[in-house]
Amino acid sequence: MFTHAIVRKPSESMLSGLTEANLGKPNYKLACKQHQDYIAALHECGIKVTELETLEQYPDACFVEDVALLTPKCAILTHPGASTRKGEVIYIEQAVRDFFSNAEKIEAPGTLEAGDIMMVGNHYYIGLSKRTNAQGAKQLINILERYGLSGSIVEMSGLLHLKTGLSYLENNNLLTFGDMHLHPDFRQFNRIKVENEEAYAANSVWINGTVLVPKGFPKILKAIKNLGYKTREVDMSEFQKLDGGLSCLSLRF
Ligand code: CIR
Repeated sequence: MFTHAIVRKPSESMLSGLTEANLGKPNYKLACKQHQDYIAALHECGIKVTELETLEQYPDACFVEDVALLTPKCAILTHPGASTRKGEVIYIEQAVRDFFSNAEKIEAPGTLEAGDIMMVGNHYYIGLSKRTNAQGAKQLINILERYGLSGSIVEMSGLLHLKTGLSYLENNNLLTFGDMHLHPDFRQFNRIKVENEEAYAANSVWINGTVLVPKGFPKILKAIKNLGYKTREVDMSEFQKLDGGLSCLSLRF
């Protein structure tokens, strides 16, 4: 169960956020409206939400998930692989320290963005991507093991982050997109395949029994409902333009 989430309001500078999506520039006003609805969805799942102020100097700062990993035992501040995002960490640190007395750090030359981390119980899968390197992943595994948790490295390609292609919905259910569907590391799960035209919805989020699903992906929505979950759609169009998925907009703990 999660009780809290940390989010950060999008800044006007999000128009120059990192992207490979080719979907055009986000509309800032609409992004703010969608962000408010995202917060409403978190509230509906019984979560207390801390909303941090905008950071104009960091266009991607609303994607708070990447700069910290919050576990039941400790917080870990990451070291983003994207150079324009490294400076976000000190700002999230302030917020995280309000809730966690022990905050560990990933250090250079290690890089790690927590969009590459998927939690399954006490185990954390860590995808190697352009943003997360083996050094960063190994540092994280060492930290996790000190706290009685575990981690393992996932080889992958063609995804921005691990959770761009995977979402764990608890109860052994895993949404899988593309190569992830047959990936040897995930064979033990009940895998639900996300079709190519619905790829963006592979990043959905389980929160306390409800699954938040991006709006506009009817096939996967139906498949998730058929598994017995309550679902809540959230319109993410403006964040999709910046390659940001549902999970990226919050730190849940
Ligand atoms: C970036 O490229 O860093 C942002 N525009 C999007 C980050 C998405 N985060 C995530 O998938 N966890």
